[in-house]
Amino acid sequence: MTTATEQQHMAGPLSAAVAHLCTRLQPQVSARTAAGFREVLRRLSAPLQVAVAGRIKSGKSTLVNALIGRRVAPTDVGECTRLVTRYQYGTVDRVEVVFKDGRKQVLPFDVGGMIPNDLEVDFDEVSHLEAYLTNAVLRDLTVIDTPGLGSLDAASVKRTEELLGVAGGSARHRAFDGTDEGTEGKEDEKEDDDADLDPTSRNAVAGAEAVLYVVTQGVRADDQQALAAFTAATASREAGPVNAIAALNKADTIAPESVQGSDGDVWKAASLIAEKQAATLKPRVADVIPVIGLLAESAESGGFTSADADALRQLAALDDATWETMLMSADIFVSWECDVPTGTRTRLLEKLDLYGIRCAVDALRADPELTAGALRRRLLDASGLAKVRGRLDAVFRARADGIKAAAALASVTALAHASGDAGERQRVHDAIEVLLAKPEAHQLRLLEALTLVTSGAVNMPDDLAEEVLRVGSNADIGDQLGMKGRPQRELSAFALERAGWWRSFASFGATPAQSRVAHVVHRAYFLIWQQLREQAG
Ligand SMILES: Nc1nc2c(ncn2[C@@H]2O[C@H](COP(=O)(O)OP(=O)(O)O)[C@@H](O)[C@H]2O)c(=O)[nH]1
Ligand SMILES: [Mg+2]
Repeated sequence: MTTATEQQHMAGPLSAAVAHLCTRLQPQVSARTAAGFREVLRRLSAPLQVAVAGRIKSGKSTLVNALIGRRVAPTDVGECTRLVTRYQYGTVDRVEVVFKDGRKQVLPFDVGGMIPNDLEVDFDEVSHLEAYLTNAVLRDLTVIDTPGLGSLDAASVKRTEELLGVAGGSARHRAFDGTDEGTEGKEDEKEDDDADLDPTSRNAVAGAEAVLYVVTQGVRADDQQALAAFTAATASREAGPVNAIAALNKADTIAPESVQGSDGDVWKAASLIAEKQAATLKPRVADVIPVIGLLAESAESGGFTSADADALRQLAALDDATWETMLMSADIFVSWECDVPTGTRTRLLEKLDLYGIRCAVDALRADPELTAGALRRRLLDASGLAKVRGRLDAVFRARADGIKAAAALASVTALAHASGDAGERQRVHDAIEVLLAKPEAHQLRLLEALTLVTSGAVNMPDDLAEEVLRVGSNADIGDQLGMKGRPQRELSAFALERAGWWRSFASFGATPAQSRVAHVVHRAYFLIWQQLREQAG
Protein backbone atom coordinates (compact mmCIF):
# COMPACT_ATOMS: atom_id res chain seq x y z
CA MET A 1 0.00 0.00 0.00
CA THR A 2 2.66 2.49 -0.90
CA THR A 3 1.23 5.74 -2.15
CA ALA A 4 2.79 9.05 -3.00
CA THR A 5 1.26 10.59 0.09
CA GLU A 6 3.32 8.38 2.36
CA GLN A 7 6.49 10.17 1.45
CA GLN A 8 5.06 13.41 2.72
CA HIS A 9 6.51 14.96 5.80
CA MET A 10 4.73 15.34 9.10
CA ALA A 11 2.43 18.34 9.38
CA GLY A 12 4.62 19.74 12.16
CA PRO A 13 6.36 19.18 15.50
CA LEU A 14 3.27 17.89 17.34
CA SER A 15 2.63 15.21 14.74
CA ALA A 16 6.30 14.31 14.84
CA ALA A 17 6.19 13.99 18.63
CA VAL A 18 3.19 11.64 18.49
CA ALA A 19 4.83 9.64 15.71
CA HIS A 20 7.90 9.29 17.90
CA LEU A 21 5.72 8.05 20.75
CA CYS A 22 4.10 5.43 18.51
CA THR A 23 7.44 4.20 17.25
CA ARG A 24 8.83 3.96 20.77
CA LEU A 25 5.79 2.11 22.13
CA GLN A 26 5.51 -0.34 19.26
CA PRO A 27 7.82 -3.02 20.74
CA GLN A 28 6.04 -2.80 24.11
CA VAL A 29 2.52 -3.61 22.91
CA SER A 30 0.68 -6.60 21.44
CA ALA A 31 0.97 -7.37 17.74
CA ARG A 32 -2.58 -6.20 17.20
CA THR A 33 -2.04 -2.84 18.89
CA ALA A 34 1.28 -2.47 17.07
CA ALA A 35 -0.56 -2.94 13.78
CA GLY A 36 -2.90 -0.15 14.83
CA PHE A 37 0.07 2.06 15.66
CA ARG A 38 1.49 1.44 12.21
CA GLU A 39 -1.79 2.65 10.76
CA VAL A 40 -1.68 5.72 13.01
CA LEU A 41 1.88 6.42 11.82
CA ARG A 42 0.82 6.11 8.22
CA ARG A 43 -2.03 8.56 8.81
CA LEU A 44 0.22 11.01 10.62
CA SER A 45 2.39 11.42 7.57
CA ALA A 46 -0.57 11.74 5.20
CA PRO A 47 -2.37 15.04 4.49
CA LEU A 48 -5.22 16.21 6.70
CA GLN A 49 -8.41 14.27 6.02
CA VAL A 50 -11.42 16.52 5.57
CA ALA A 51 -14.83 14.91 5.27
CA VAL A 52 -17.53 16.81 3.42
CA ALA A 53 -20.71 15.91 5.26
CA GLY A 54 -24.32 16.95 5.31
CA ARG A 55 -27.74 16.06 4.10
CA ILE A 56 -28.13 14.28 0.79
CA LYS A 57 -28.46 16.66 -2.19
CA SER A 58 -27.10 19.57 -0.21
CA GLY A 59 -24.43 19.89 -2.90
CA LYS A 60 -21.52 18.10 -1.23
CA SER A 61 -20.16 16.50 -4.39
CA THR A 62 -20.60 19.75 -6.30
CA LEU A 63 -18.49 21.54 -3.68
CA VAL A 64 -15.89 18.79 -3.75
CA ASN A 65 -15.52 19.33 -7.50
CA ALA A 66 -15.24 23.07 -6.99
CA LEU A 67 -12.59 22.66 -4.29
CA ILE A 68 -10.54 20.19 -6.30
CA GLY A 69 -11.03 22.35 -9.40
CA ARG A 70 -12.16 19.48 -11.54
CA ARG A 71 -15.49 17.92 -12.28
CA VAL A 72 -14.67 14.42 -11.11
CA ALA A 73 -17.28 13.57 -8.45
CA PRO A 74 -20.62 12.42 -9.84
CA THR A 75 -23.50 14.58 -8.65
CA ASP A 76 -27.23 13.92 -8.34
CA VAL A 77 -28.17 10.26 -8.80
CA GLY A 78 -26.23 7.09 -9.52
CA GLU A 79 -24.49 4.40 -7.54
CA CYS A 80 -21.30 6.29 -6.85
CA THR A 81 -23.10 9.13 -5.13
CA ARG A 82 -24.06 6.52 -2.54
CA LEU A 83 -20.44 5.70 -1.77
CA VAL A 84 -17.73 7.32 0.28
CA THR A 85 -14.98 8.55 -2.04
CA ARG A 86 -11.57 9.69 -0.85
CA TYR A 87 -9.85 12.19 -3.13
CA GLN A 88 -6.15 12.22 -2.49
CA TYR A 89 -2.99 13.35 -4.19
CA GLY A 90 -1.34 10.97 -6.62
CA THR A 91 1.20 11.25 -9.39
CA VAL A 92 -1.12 9.59 -11.90
CA ASP A 93 -4.89 10.08 -12.07
CA ARG A 94 -6.51 6.83 -11.01
CA VAL A 95 -9.64 5.53 -9.28
CA GLU A 96 -9.81 2.32 -7.31
CA VAL A 97 -12.79 0.45 -6.00
CA VAL A 98 -11.94 -0.92 -2.57
CA PHE A 99 -13.95 -3.99 -1.64
CA LYS A 100 -15.00 -4.93 1.85
CA ASP A 101 -12.58 -7.86 1.82
CA GLY A 102 -9.70 -5.48 1.02
CA ARG A 103 -9.48 -6.32 -2.68
CA LYS A 104 -8.95 -3.39 -5.03
CA GLN A 105 -9.86 -2.88 -8.64
CA VAL A 106 -8.85 -0.01 -10.89
CA LEU A 107 -11.80 1.84 -12.37
CA PRO A 108 -11.50 3.79 -15.62
CA PHE A 109 -12.71 7.40 -15.66
CA ASP A 110 -15.65 8.00 -17.98
CA VAL A 111 -15.27 9.95 -21.23
CA GLY A 112 -15.74 13.25 -19.43
CA GLY A 113 -12.95 12.46 -16.97
CA MET A 114 -15.39 11.76 -14.17
CA ILE A 115 -15.80 8.81 -11.89
CA PRO A 116 -18.33 6.62 -13.69
CA ASN A 117 -21.75 6.87 -12.20
CA ASP A 118 -22.36 3.17 -12.16
CA LEU A 119 -19.87 0.51 -11.19
CA GLU A 120 -19.77 -2.69 -13.12
CA VAL A 121 -19.10 -4.66 -9.96
CA ASP A 122 -21.17 -6.11 -7.14
CA PHE A 123 -22.20 -2.94 -5.35
CA ASP A 124 -22.89 -4.67 -2.04
CA GLU A 125 -19.29 -5.84 -1.87
CA VAL A 126 -17.87 -2.34 -2.19
CA SER A 127 -16.39 -0.55 0.80
CA HIS A 128 -15.48 2.78 -0.77
CA LEU A 129 -13.65 4.46 -3.65
CA GLU A 130 -10.13 5.88 -3.64
CA ALA A 131 -9.43 8.55 -6.22
CA TYR A 132 -5.82 9.65 -6.79
CA LEU A 133 -5.52 12.94 -8.63
CA THR A 134 -2.56 15.10 -9.58
CA ASN A 135 -4.32 18.29 -8.41
CA ALA A 136 -2.14 20.51 -6.27
CA VAL A 137 -4.95 21.28 -3.81
CA LEU A 138 -4.79 17.68 -2.65
CA ARG A 139 -1.12 17.83 -1.70
CA ASP A 140 -1.94 18.86 1.82
CA LEU A 141 -5.64 18.06 2.05
CA THR A 142 -7.41 14.77 1.40
CA VAL A 143 -11.06 15.46 0.63
CA ILE A 144 -13.63 12.81 1.50
CA ASP A 145 -17.01 12.95 -0.20
CA THR A 146 -19.78 11.24 1.73
CA PRO A 147 -23.25 10.07 0.68
CA GLY A 148 -24.89 12.10 3.41
CA LEU A 149 -26.50 11.33 6.72
CA GLY A 150 -29.97 12.47 5.71
CA SER A 151 -30.07 9.80 3.08
CA LEU A 152 -33.00 7.43 3.27
CA ASP A 153 -30.81 4.64 2.08
CA ALA A 154 -29.61 2.86 5.21
CA ALA A 155 -26.52 1.40 3.57
CA SER A 156 -25.30 4.86 2.52
CA VAL A 157 -25.83 6.17 6.02
CA LYS A 158 -23.87 3.28 7.42
CA ARG A 159 -20.99 3.94 5.05
CA THR A 160 -20.93 7.58 6.07
CA GLU A 161 -21.06 6.73 9.75
CA GLU A 162 -18.27 4.22 9.42
CA LEU A 163 -16.12 6.78 7.73
CA LEU A 164 -16.74 9.35 10.39
CA GLY A 165 -15.87 6.78 13.02
CA VAL A 166 -19.30 7.02 14.59
CA ALA A 167 -19.98 3.34 14.90
CA GLY A 168 -18.22 2.11 18.02
CA GLY A 169 -15.75 4.94 17.80
CA SER A 170 -16.59 6.54 21.11
CA ALA A 171 -13.43 5.23 22.75
CA ARG A 172 -11.53 8.04 21.08
CA HIS A 173 -13.08 10.53 23.39
CA ARG A 174 -11.18 9.20 26.35
CA ALA A 175 -7.92 10.16 24.76
CA PHE A 176 -6.66 12.47 27.43
CA ASP A 177 -8.54 11.88 30.63
CA GLY A 178 -7.14 8.41 31.04
CA THR A 179 -10.33 7.16 32.68
CA ASP A 180 -11.14 3.62 32.07
CA GLU A 181 -14.70 2.57 31.66
CA GLY A 182 -15.26 1.26 28.16
CA THR A 183 -14.85 -2.35 27.21
CA GLU A 184 -16.22 -2.10 23.70
CA GLY A 185 -14.29 -3.94 21.09
CA LYS A 186 -13.79 -7.04 23.18
CA GLU A 187 -15.89 -9.18 20.90
CA ASP A 188 -13.22 -9.10 18.25
CA GLU A 189 -10.44 -10.24 20.47
CA LYS A 190 -10.65 -13.94 20.05
CA GLU A 191 -9.56 -13.71 16.46
CA ASP A 192 -6.09 -14.72 15.42
CA ASP A 193 -3.27 -12.45 16.32
CA ASP A 194 -2.17 -11.50 12.84
CA ALA A 195 -1.17 -8.00 11.87
CA ASP A 196 -4.50 -7.11 10.31
CA LEU A 197 -6.65 -4.56 12.05
CA ASP A 198 -9.90 -5.74 13.60
CA PRO A 199 -12.98 -3.61 12.82
CA THR A 200 -12.91 -1.83 16.18
CA SER A 201 -9.32 -0.77 15.78
CA ARG A 202 -9.83 0.15 12.19
CA ASN A 203 -12.71 2.32 13.25
CA ALA A 204 -10.61 3.96 15.91
CA VAL A 205 -8.11 5.18 13.37
CA ALA A 206 -10.27 5.57 10.29
CA GLY A 207 -12.33 8.62 11.15
CA ALA A 208 -11.93 11.89 9.34
CA GLU A 209 -9.85 14.53 11.11
CA ALA A 210 -11.85 17.56 10.10
CA VAL A 211 -15.32 18.20 8.78
CA LEU A 212 -16.87 20.61 6.32
CA TYR A 213 -20.63 20.56 7.00
CA VAL A 214 -22.75 21.46 4.03
CA VAL A 215 -26.16 22.86 4.90
CA THR A 216 -28.85 24.55 2.84
CA GLN A 217 -31.56 27.02 3.66
CA GLY A 218 -34.54 24.68 3.61
CA VAL A 219 -34.39 23.20 7.06
CA ARG A 220 -36.67 20.23 7.02
CA ALA A 221 -37.24 17.85 9.89
CA ASP A 222 -34.91 15.23 8.50
CA ASP A 223 -32.34 17.87 7.76
CA GLN A 224 -32.23 18.88 11.38
CA GLN A 225 -32.16 15.26 12.40
CA ALA A 226 -29.18 14.57 10.19
CA LEU A 227 -27.33 17.53 11.59
CA ALA A 228 -28.19 16.62 15.15
CA ALA A 229 -27.04 13.05 14.55
CA PHE A 230 -23.89 14.30 12.95
CA THR A 231 -23.10 16.81 15.66
CA ALA A 232 -23.77 14.25 18.36
CA ALA A 233 -21.54 11.77 16.58
CA THR A 234 -18.67 14.13 16.11
CA ALA A 235 -19.03 15.80 19.48
CA SER A 236 -17.96 12.60 21.15
CA ARG A 237 -14.77 12.88 19.14
CA GLU A 238 -12.46 15.75 18.46
CA ALA A 239 -14.78 17.82 16.33
CA GLY A 240 -15.04 21.37 17.51
CA PRO A 241 -14.49 24.86 16.21
CA VAL A 242 -10.90 23.86 15.59
CA ASN A 243 -11.77 21.29 12.97
CA ALA A 244 -15.32 21.89 11.81
CA ILE A 245 -16.60 24.61 9.51
CA ALA A 246 -19.91 24.88 7.70
CA ALA A 247 -20.99 26.11 4.30
CA LEU A 248 -24.50 27.35 3.57
CA ASN A 249 -24.73 26.05 0.02
CA LYS A 250 -27.19 26.94 -2.74
CA ALA A 251 -27.20 30.54 -1.59
CA ASP A 252 -28.53 31.38 -5.07
CA THR A 253 -31.81 29.59 -4.40
CA ILE A 254 -32.68 31.72 -1.39
CA ALA A 255 -35.66 33.99 -2.03
CA PRO A 256 -34.50 37.30 -0.55
CA GLU A 257 -38.04 38.58 -0.10
CA SER A 258 -38.58 35.83 2.48
CA VAL A 259 -35.70 37.08 4.61
CA GLN A 260 -36.23 40.17 6.71
CA GLY A 261 -33.55 42.81 6.36
CA SER A 262 -32.16 41.46 3.10
CA ASP A 263 -33.25 44.48 1.01
CA GLY A 264 -34.01 42.06 -1.79
CA ASP A 265 -30.37 41.06 -2.10
CA VAL A 266 -29.57 37.35 -2.37
CA TRP A 267 -26.15 37.56 -0.73
CA LYS A 268 -27.42 39.72 2.09
CA ALA A 269 -30.24 37.20 2.66
CA ALA A 270 -27.75 34.33 2.59
CA SER A 271 -25.48 36.07 5.09
CA LEU A 272 -28.38 36.65 7.45
CA ILE A 273 -29.45 33.01 7.27
CA ALA A 274 -25.85 31.87 7.69
CA GLU A 275 -25.54 33.99 10.82
CA LYS A 276 -28.64 32.41 12.27
CA GLN A 277 -27.37 28.93 11.49
CA ALA A 278 -24.00 29.79 13.01
CA ALA A 279 -25.78 30.69 16.25
CA THR A 280 -27.51 27.30 16.20
CA LEU A 281 -24.33 25.37 15.48
CA LYS A 282 -22.19 27.37 17.88
CA PRO A 283 -19.78 26.55 19.40
CA ARG A 284 -19.18 23.37 17.47
CA VAL A 285 -18.81 25.23 14.23
CA ALA A 286 -16.99 28.52 14.30
CA ASP A 287 -18.50 29.95 11.17
CA VAL A 288 -21.13 29.30 8.48
CA ILE A 289 -20.06 30.59 5.06
CA PRO A 290 -22.60 31.16 2.29
CA VAL A 291 -21.57 29.76 -1.07
CA ILE A 292 -22.99 28.86 -4.49
CA GLY A 293 -21.39 25.50 -5.10
CA LEU A 294 -22.81 25.12 -8.58
CA LEU A 295 -21.33 28.42 -9.83
CA ALA A 296 -18.04 27.59 -8.15
CA GLU A 297 -17.95 24.17 -9.76
CA SER A 298 -18.68 25.48 -13.25
CA ALA A 299 -16.19 28.33 -12.95
CA GLU A 300 -13.40 26.29 -11.33
CA SER A 301 -13.59 22.99 -13.14
CA GLY A 302 -13.63 24.02 -16.78
CA GLY A 303 -17.38 23.40 -16.99
CA PHE A 304 -17.96 26.96 -18.15
CA THR A 305 -16.84 27.21 -21.78
CA SER A 306 -16.46 29.98 -24.35
CA ALA A 307 -19.53 28.57 -26.11
CA ASP A 308 -21.44 29.27 -22.89
CA ALA A 309 -20.04 32.79 -22.86
CA ASP A 310 -21.19 33.31 -26.46
CA ALA A 311 -24.71 32.12 -25.64
CA LEU A 312 -24.82 34.48 -22.67
CA ARG A 313 -23.66 37.33 -24.92
CA GLN A 314 -26.61 36.61 -27.18
CA LEU A 315 -28.98 36.66 -24.21
CA ALA A 316 -27.48 39.93 -23.02
CA ALA A 317 -28.65 41.52 -26.27
CA LEU A 318 -32.34 40.75 -25.57
CA ASP A 319 -34.67 43.61 -24.70
CA ASP A 320 -35.34 44.13 -20.99
CA ALA A 321 -38.96 43.03 -21.01
CA THR A 322 -38.21 39.69 -22.67
CA TRP A 323 -35.19 39.14 -20.47
CA GLU A 324 -37.01 39.81 -17.20
CA THR A 325 -39.83 37.49 -18.26
CA MET A 326 -37.43 34.68 -19.08
CA LEU A 327 -35.77 35.00 -15.69
CA MET A 328 -39.04 34.41 -13.86
CA SER A 329 -38.58 30.68 -13.70
CA ALA A 330 -36.44 27.88 -15.10
CA ASP A 331 -39.39 26.62 -17.15
CA ILE A 332 -40.01 29.96 -18.76
CA PHE A 333 -36.28 30.44 -19.35
CA VAL A 334 -36.12 27.25 -21.36
CA SER A 335 -39.47 27.45 -23.18
CA TRP A 336 -39.68 31.16 -24.07
CA GLU A 337 -39.40 31.97 -27.74
CA CYS A 338 -35.80 33.08 -28.30
CA ASP A 339 -32.93 32.68 -30.79
CA VAL A 340 -30.71 30.83 -28.38
CA PRO A 341 -31.47 27.11 -28.87
CA THR A 342 -33.42 25.36 -26.11
CA GLY A 343 -30.65 22.81 -25.61
CA THR A 344 -28.13 25.60 -25.05
CA ARG A 345 -30.40 27.22 -22.51
CA THR A 346 -30.88 23.94 -20.67
CA ARG A 347 -27.11 23.54 -20.55
CA LEU A 348 -26.68 27.05 -19.14
CA LEU A 349 -29.27 26.29 -16.48
CA GLU A 350 -27.46 23.11 -15.48
CA LYS A 351 -24.17 24.93 -15.17
CA LEU A 352 -25.21 28.26 -13.69
CA ASP A 353 -28.86 28.12 -12.69
CA LEU A 354 -30.96 31.28 -13.06
CA TYR A 355 -28.97 33.34 -10.57
CA GLY A 356 -25.67 32.63 -12.30
CA ILE A 357 -27.18 33.36 -15.70
CA ARG A 358 -28.47 36.69 -14.43
CA CYS A 359 -25.05 37.52 -12.95
CA ALA A 360 -23.31 36.74 -16.22
CA VAL A 361 -25.74 38.76 -18.34
CA ASP A 362 -25.54 41.73 -15.93
CA ALA A 363 -21.75 41.60 -16.21
CA LEU A 364 -21.90 41.43 -20.01
CA ARG A 365 -24.34 44.31 -20.21
CA ALA A 366 -22.11 46.45 -18.02
CA ASP A 367 -19.03 45.50 -20.04
CA PRO A 368 -19.76 43.98 -23.47
CA GLU A 369 -16.02 43.55 -24.10
CA LEU A 370 -15.70 41.02 -21.30
CA THR A 371 -13.83 37.92 -22.50
CA ALA A 372 -14.98 34.39 -21.68
CA GLY A 373 -12.10 34.08 -19.24
CA ALA A 374 -12.95 37.32 -17.49
CA LEU A 375 -16.59 36.27 -17.31
CA ARG A 376 -15.58 32.98 -15.75
CA ARG A 377 -13.63 34.86 -13.08
CA ARG A 378 -16.64 37.08 -12.41
CA LEU A 379 -18.74 33.97 -11.87
CA LEU A 380 -16.13 32.54 -9.56
CA ASP A 381 -16.18 35.78 -7.54
CA ALA A 382 -19.97 35.61 -7.41
CA SER A 383 -19.85 32.02 -6.10
CA GLY A 384 -18.22 32.92 -2.79
CA LEU A 385 -15.79 30.01 -3.10
CA ALA A 386 -12.80 32.18 -2.20
CA LYS A 387 -14.19 32.66 1.29
CA VAL A 388 -14.66 28.91 1.77
CA ARG A 389 -11.10 28.29 0.59
CA GLY A 390 -9.86 31.01 2.90
CA ARG A 391 -11.59 29.48 5.89
CA LEU A 392 -10.33 26.02 4.99
CA ASP A 393 -6.82 27.43 4.91
CA ALA A 394 -7.21 29.35 8.15
CA VAL A 395 -9.03 26.68 10.09
CA PHE A 396 -7.68 23.42 8.73
CA ARG A 397 -4.45 23.85 6.87
CA ALA A 398 -2.86 26.18 9.37
CA ARG A 399 -3.75 23.88 12.24
CA ALA A 400 -3.25 20.55 10.52
CA ASP A 401 -0.41 19.68 12.87
CA GLY A 402 -2.44 20.04 16.06
CA ILE A 403 -5.55 18.44 14.59
CA LYS A 404 -3.67 15.44 13.25
CA ALA A 405 -1.62 14.97 16.39
CA ALA A 406 -4.73 15.13 18.61
CA ALA A 407 -6.59 12.64 16.41
CA ALA A 408 -3.58 10.32 16.42
CA LEU A 409 -3.27 10.44 20.21
CA ALA A 410 -6.97 9.68 20.52
CA SER A 411 -6.50 6.70 18.22
CA VAL A 412 -3.51 5.48 20.20
CA THR A 413 -5.56 5.57 23.40
CA ALA A 414 -8.51 3.86 21.74
CA LEU A 415 -6.23 1.10 20.45
CA ALA A 416 -4.74 0.53 23.89
CA HIS A 417 -8.26 0.39 25.32
CA ALA A 418 -9.43 -2.09 22.72
CA SER A 419 -6.53 -4.40 23.55
CA GLY A 420 -8.18 -5.28 26.86
CA ASP A 421 -4.74 -5.55 28.48
CA ALA A 422 -4.51 -3.38 31.60
CA GLY A 423 -0.71 -3.30 31.60
CA GLU A 424 -0.57 -2.18 28.02
CA ARG A 425 -3.18 0.44 28.64
CA GLN A 426 -1.18 1.84 31.54
CA ARG A 427 2.06 1.94 29.55
CA VAL A 428 0.38 3.85 26.75
CA HIS A 429 -1.34 6.18 29.19
CA ASP A 430 1.94 6.95 30.99
CA ALA A 431 3.76 7.61 27.74
CA ILE A 432 1.06 10.04 26.66
CA GLU A 433 1.24 11.83 30.01
CA VAL A 434 4.99 12.26 29.65
CA LEU A 435 4.51 13.67 26.16
CA LEU A 436 1.76 16.06 27.23
CA ALA A 437 3.81 17.39 30.13
CA LYS A 438 6.30 18.90 27.69
CA PRO A 439 5.73 22.59 27.00
CA GLU A 440 5.87 22.07 23.24
CA ALA A 441 3.04 19.50 23.43
CA HIS A 442 0.81 21.63 25.61
CA GLN A 443 -1.10 22.74 22.51
CA LEU A 444 -2.56 19.23 22.38
CA ARG A 445 -3.87 19.41 25.91
CA LEU A 446 -5.34 22.78 25.15
CA LEU A 447 -7.11 21.39 22.08
CA GLU A 448 -8.61 18.64 24.18
CA ALA A 449 -9.71 21.05 26.90
CA LEU A 450 -11.30 23.19 24.23
CA THR A 451 -13.20 20.21 22.87
CA LEU A 452 -14.40 19.17 26.32
CA VAL A 453 -15.81 22.64 26.86
CA THR A 454 -17.34 23.25 23.44
CA SER A 455 -18.92 19.81 23.28
CA GLY A 456 -20.54 20.42 26.65
CA ALA A 457 -18.70 17.47 28.25
CA VAL A 458 -17.40 19.97 30.82
CA ASN A 459 -19.76 22.77 31.77
CA MET A 460 -18.36 26.27 32.04
CA PRO A 461 -20.01 29.64 32.54
CA ASP A 462 -20.46 31.31 29.14
CA ASP A 463 -17.76 33.93 29.54
CA LEU A 464 -15.19 31.36 30.62
CA ALA A 465 -16.19 28.98 27.84
CA GLU A 466 -15.64 31.82 25.40
CA GLU A 467 -12.22 32.50 26.86
CA VAL A 468 -11.22 28.85 26.54
CA LEU A 469 -12.45 28.96 22.95
CA ARG A 470 -10.37 32.05 22.23
CA VAL A 471 -7.18 30.78 23.79
CA GLY A 472 -7.54 27.28 22.38
CA SER A 473 -8.63 27.92 18.83
CA ASN A 474 -6.24 30.67 17.78
CA ALA A 475 -2.68 30.25 16.63
CA ASP A 476 -1.54 33.83 17.06
CA ILE A 477 -0.83 35.19 20.55
CA GLY A 478 -2.63 38.47 19.91
CA ASP A 479 -5.74 36.53 18.88
CA GLN A 480 -5.40 34.09 21.76
CA LEU A 481 -5.48 36.98 24.20
CA GLY A 482 -8.15 38.86 22.26
CA MET A 483 -5.76 41.83 22.10
CA LYS A 484 -4.46 41.81 18.57
CA GLY A 485 -2.08 44.65 17.80
CA ARG A 486 -1.62 45.75 21.43
CA PRO A 487 1.90 46.46 22.68
CA GLN A 488 3.91 43.53 23.96
CA ARG A 489 3.96 44.83 27.51
CA GLU A 490 0.17 44.89 27.71
CA LEU A 491 -0.09 41.38 26.30
CA SER A 492 2.43 40.13 28.78
CA ALA A 493 0.70 41.69 31.77
CA PHE A 494 -2.66 40.34 30.67
CA ALA A 495 -1.33 36.81 30.13
CA LEU A 496 0.17 36.80 33.58
CA GLU A 497 -3.01 38.13 35.16
CA ARG A 498 -5.16 35.48 33.47
CA ALA A 499 -2.67 32.74 34.34
CA GLY A 500 -3.08 33.67 37.99
CA TRP A 501 -6.83 33.90 37.75
CA TRP A 502 -7.20 30.44 36.18
CA ARG A 503 -4.89 28.92 38.73
CA SER A 504 -6.96 30.16 41.62
CA PHE A 505 -10.14 29.12 39.81
CA ALA A 506 -8.64 25.63 39.47
CA SER A 507 -7.98 25.48 43.18
CA PHE A 508 -11.12 27.19 44.48
CA GLY A 509 -14.61 27.37 43.13
CA ALA A 510 -14.30 24.88 40.28
CA THR A 511 -15.77 21.40 39.99
CA PRO A 512 -13.19 18.66 39.48
CA ALA A 513 -13.88 18.57 35.75
CA GLN A 514 -13.66 22.36 35.49
CA SER A 515 -10.53 22.28 37.54
CA ARG A 516 -8.78 20.00 35.05
CA VAL A 517 -9.65 22.37 32.23
CA ALA A 518 -8.63 25.37 34.35
CA HIS A 519 -5.18 23.91 34.96
CA VAL A 520 -4.69 23.53 31.23
CA VAL A 521 -5.81 27.10 30.55
CA HIS A 522 -3.61 28.40 33.37
CA ARG A 523 -0.62 26.70 31.83
CA ALA A 524 -1.51 27.99 28.37
CA TYR A 525 -1.44 31.56 29.66
CA PHE A 526 1.76 30.90 31.53
CA LEU A 527 3.45 29.54 28.39
CA ILE A 528 2.19 32.54 26.40
CA TRP A 529 3.67 34.85 29.04
CA GLN A 530 6.97 32.99 28.89
CA GLN A 531 7.01 33.18 25.12
CA LEU A 532 6.35 36.92 25.19
CA ARG A 533 9.16 37.39 27.66
CA GLU A 534 11.57 35.47 25.43
CA GLN A 535 10.49 37.56 22.44
CA ALA A 536 11.17 40.72 24.43
CA GLY A 537 14.69 39.38 24.97
N1 LIG B 1 -28.85 26.13 -7.73
C1 LIG B 1 -27.87 25.43 -7.17
N2 LIG B 1 -27.82 24.10 -7.33
C2 LIG B 1 -26.81 23.41 -6.75
C3 LIG B 1 -25.82 24.06 -5.97
N3 LIG B 1 -24.95 23.14 -5.53
C4 LIG B 1 -25.38 21.96 -6.00
N4 LIG B 1 -26.50 22.10 -6.74
C5 LIG B 1 -27.28 21.05 -7.42
O1 LIG B 1 -27.85 20.21 -6.42
C6 LIG B 1 -27.90 18.86 -6.89
C7 LIG B 1 -27.29 17.94 -5.86
O2 LIG B 1 -25.93 18.19 -5.79
P1 LIG B 1 -24.90 17.09 -5.29
O3 LIG B 1 -23.56 17.73 -5.28
O4 LIG B 1 -25.04 15.82 -6.04
O5 LIG B 1 -25.39 16.87 -3.77
P2 LIG B 1 -24.89 15.78 -2.71
O6 LIG B 1 -25.90 14.70 -2.68
O7 LIG B 1 -24.87 16.51 -1.40
O8 LIG B 1 -23.53 15.32 -3.12
C8 LIG B 1 -27.17 18.85 -8.21
O9 LIG B 1 -28.13 18.87 -9.25
C9 LIG B 1 -26.38 20.13 -8.21
O10 LIG B 1 -26.18 20.65 -9.52
C10 LIG B 1 -25.91 25.49 -5.82
O11 LIG B 1 -25.10 26.15 -5.16
N5 LIG B 1 -26.96 26.10 -6.45
MG1 LIG C 1 -22.87 13.37 -3.56
